[in-house]
Amino acid sequence: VVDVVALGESMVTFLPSRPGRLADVPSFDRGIGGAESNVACVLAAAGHTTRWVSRVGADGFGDHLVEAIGGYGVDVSYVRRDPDRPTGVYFRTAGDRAGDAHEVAYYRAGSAASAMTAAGVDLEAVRAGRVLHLSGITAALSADCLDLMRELTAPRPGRPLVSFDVNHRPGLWRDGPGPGVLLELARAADIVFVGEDEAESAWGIDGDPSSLREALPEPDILVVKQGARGAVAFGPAADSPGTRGGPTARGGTPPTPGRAPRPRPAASAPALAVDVVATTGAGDAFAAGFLSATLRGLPVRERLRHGHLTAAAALTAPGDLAAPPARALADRLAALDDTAWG
Ligand code: KDG
Repeated sequence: VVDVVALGESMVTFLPSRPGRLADVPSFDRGIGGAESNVACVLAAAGHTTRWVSRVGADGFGDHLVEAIGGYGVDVSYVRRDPDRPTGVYFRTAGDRAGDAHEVAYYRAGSAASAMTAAGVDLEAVRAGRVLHLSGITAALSADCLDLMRELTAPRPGRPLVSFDVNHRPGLWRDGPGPGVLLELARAADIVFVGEDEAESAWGIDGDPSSLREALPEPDILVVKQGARGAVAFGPAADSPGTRGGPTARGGTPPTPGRAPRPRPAASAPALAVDVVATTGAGDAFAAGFLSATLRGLPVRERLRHGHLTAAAALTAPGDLAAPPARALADRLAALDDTAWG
């Protein structure tokens, strides 16, 4: 059994040779991007068996993606080639430091991946992992891709654990149903990653993680990312007495009549303070670190810490993808006591 199958669009990425507005950058270096394949590549580099399922053009950029992602050890044998549609590409600026304007220019409308359909992908291969990792980006690509996401998140016997990173990309939601559908998909998943900022931008839910958990009680694990501050995770009913079991289930104070108890996180972990080179791909690295630790059965707090350690590696590298820290080292750091983690 494959540990993790990831499905989604990948693109050739053009990384600017220097900071500045897109209009001023004279040259770009080729890289690879794609939120879901980034997760697969980082997990493969961390020693997991992974598969990436997608569709790319029958063109040189498609060749490059398949070769580069395959080069990480990811199984790419279920990536279909489309003779009629191109591989998507995108350009971005280097101004990723907090406060800098960040421009992204996608050339992906009508791409091969946007033509993915539930009938056109090998669903058995997609469902063959212990975890199926998806993201909200796919839902924005086309009506067919949204249907595919609904099919993959629908309850069914033997479904793999569905991991869903909300990944709200405002530039992709100019037409279509809007990012509200991401809430429906998140509700159907088992593990959800969402940033406080994107909960606000996609759903208008602002506030603290507990409010977000109140709005999204269904997933077994809800990870709320708070940017440079850190992340908190809400666990299933047993880990989160405030959510379903109620404090009395553990002998705590009974709730005030008429007021539902607030959901309490199962764990929280501050992020590492690093010198950020580029934020792109950090969320994917975080998800990969968290999923790797989940697959290994580590406690929720350590899963968050593995997320931060892997994200720190991505934040300090210029491309969308960076090698994760070595497992033995990451395990030692994740197991340190609270004083070491601030
Ligand atoms: O999470 C990083 C991705 O945003 C990047 O690699 C490109 O997949 C991408 C997208 O759709 O923005």
